[in-house]
Amino acid sequence: MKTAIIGAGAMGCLFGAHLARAGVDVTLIDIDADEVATLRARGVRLHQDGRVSDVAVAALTDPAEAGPADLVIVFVKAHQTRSVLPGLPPLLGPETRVLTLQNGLGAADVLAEAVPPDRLLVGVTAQGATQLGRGEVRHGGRGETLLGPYRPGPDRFAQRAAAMLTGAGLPARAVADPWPPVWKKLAVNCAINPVTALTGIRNGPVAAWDPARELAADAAREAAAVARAEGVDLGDPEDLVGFVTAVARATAENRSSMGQDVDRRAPTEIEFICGAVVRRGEARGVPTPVNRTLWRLIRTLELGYRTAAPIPEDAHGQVHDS
Ligand code: KPL
Repeated sequence: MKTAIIGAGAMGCLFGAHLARAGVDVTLIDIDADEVATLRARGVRLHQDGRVSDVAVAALTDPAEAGPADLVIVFVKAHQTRSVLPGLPPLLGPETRVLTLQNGLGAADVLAEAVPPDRLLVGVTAQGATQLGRGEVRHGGRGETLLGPYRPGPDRFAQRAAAMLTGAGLPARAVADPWPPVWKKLAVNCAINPVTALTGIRNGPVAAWDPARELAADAAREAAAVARAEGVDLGDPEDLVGFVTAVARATAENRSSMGQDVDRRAPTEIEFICGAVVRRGEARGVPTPVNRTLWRLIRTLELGYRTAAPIPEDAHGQVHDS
């Protein structure tokens, strides 16, 4: 299955290295020319199980040079999704499927503007990776990848894609309806990510420290209520809270992806995480005060580090987004 991966960040490199090592015809595509040059010269430097190996991969900046693929996996940050749309047409043949494994909720809807919905796959992955440098990643937590069609129903291509990932050492399963797992992951991300990003802690204390655990639990309960209002049943909210705590414990040493973004003073995925919960909640009349507060705090943090000039004394906190 000829595969193109858009976005050679931590997850793109992790998946690209596994697929290449398994003999899949895979190309990593990234707009960062230095990243691509490093990948072409050395491959992905993968830290895994206490070993470091360099895995040769094809890498390009220009999607047109890759030509049509059978499967395109989108791994850019959720807020960068719109920027990949112009590069998609040369990758799309008549049967090509596009799979988003991005965090949050909303990236698939952006892709659906350029990809026919019946050729769009949506999924979540519990694989973890940390970017250590250009083209260099550490494989963190392992876990299953679930994928299914944007418009729920049985999908044989999703089964083939899941088999390919599993064969490459990335256990995956096709599901008829990907939206419950997407909401479940969203609940985890809206609970753990902003709490860790705002406080500088790793994931572990979200499970271990009462105030962090209670804040995360409240955010997850709100996500469950919004999901239910949208017709997605995530089961007993207290079981979901237990799941969030278990994920924080299982990834105790990780700094969440949003925490890593904030540490690098890079834009975060907050609009697609707490922002998505707030907007969907508003549309369904479900109050989401905790997500709204976390959303506002992260946006304030981003504005703070994106605003290079010192704040004038008479600004009264009115810093405008640029
Ligand atoms: O998905 C994650 C993220 O950081 O984005 C978790 C599960 C919280 C692991 O860090």
